[in-house]
Amino acid sequence: MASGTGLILLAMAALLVPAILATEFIVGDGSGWTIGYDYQAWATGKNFYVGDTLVFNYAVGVHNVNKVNQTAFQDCTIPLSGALESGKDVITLATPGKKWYICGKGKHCEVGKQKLAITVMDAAPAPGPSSAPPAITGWAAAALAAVLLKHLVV
Ligand SMILES: [Cu+2]
Repeated sequence: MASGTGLILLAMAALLVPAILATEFIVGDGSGWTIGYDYQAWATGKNFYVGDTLVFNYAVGVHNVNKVNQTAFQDCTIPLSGALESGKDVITLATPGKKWYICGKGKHCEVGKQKLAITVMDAAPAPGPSSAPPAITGWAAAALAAVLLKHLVV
């Protein structure tokens, strides 16, 4: 019985975790936040929702992260203040819309193309032509939780 319950718990976790937790995106994956990486390609095909987070990993002092507007993104205009410099900057996507991030070191943005543009969508995906996998709905989660509870009690 114990192993059966364990299997159910595993299945529950696999089903529920993606529905409950926001997604954490490691910008550039294993390459991190650096020069000479195609961040547009990295962002393509990813769905960013309000509540998700971006993590920028880089060596402290070598790069930084600046949130900018579209014009500054295109022109690589570095803001005078407000740069994130921790080497592991976590940005929560708080509002929907387009977001732009650039590195403010040297010519990393202009020459190194160290710039990322994404579009953040509302937390609740609207029905449409999206190919995103279906989320576990509230009633389904409740039903699964009921099954879990029953097995824990037995
Ligand atoms: Cu840089």
